Amino acid sequence: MTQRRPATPRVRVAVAIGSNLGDRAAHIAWACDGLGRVLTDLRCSPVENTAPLDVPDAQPDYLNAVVIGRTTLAPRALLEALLRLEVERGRTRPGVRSARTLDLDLILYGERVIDEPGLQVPHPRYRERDFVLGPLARLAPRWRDPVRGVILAALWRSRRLPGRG
Ligand code: PH2
Ligand code: MG
Ligand code: MG
Repeated sequence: MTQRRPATPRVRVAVAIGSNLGDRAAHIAWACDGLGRVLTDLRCSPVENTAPLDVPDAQPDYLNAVVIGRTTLAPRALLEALLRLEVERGRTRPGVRSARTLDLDLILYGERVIDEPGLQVPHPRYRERDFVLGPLARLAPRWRDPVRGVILAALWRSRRLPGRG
């Protein structure tokens, strides 16, 4: 009888993509392609133009998108793979939240909560960023935020809307 090794479990992950320097559309398209080397079952949201949020200087608009997929990589190894893709696309870090060719942020890793130097999952600010939470909630409405304990569709519905105080 042939022995089968148990398959390494594939964890569902969400990655946010942003670009506001150079040929933004080309950077985003390249990133979706590059992420296909790291993740399986890749699904990508539509790309949207967004005004810069919480940045220290005048910056061009961003293009943003969100992808979900599955990986056998551990969280730290996945983070390193994302950082390598950023560097491959010419990312430099002249200052905190400076304009960038490509930003790849790990938003969710299954329903794991991780709080380590350089690696916080869920991403600590994704719930306030409509350009992340909106597309992600549409791609995976029933995924549960492990910190809030509610599904993404509910998080998206209950976000603070302008004029609601
Ligand atoms: N990323 C930031 C800071 N501000 N604003 C927009 N619109 N899109 C981003 O991706 C973004 C931002 C830090 O990573
Ligand atoms: Mg970011
Ligand atoms: Mg980043």
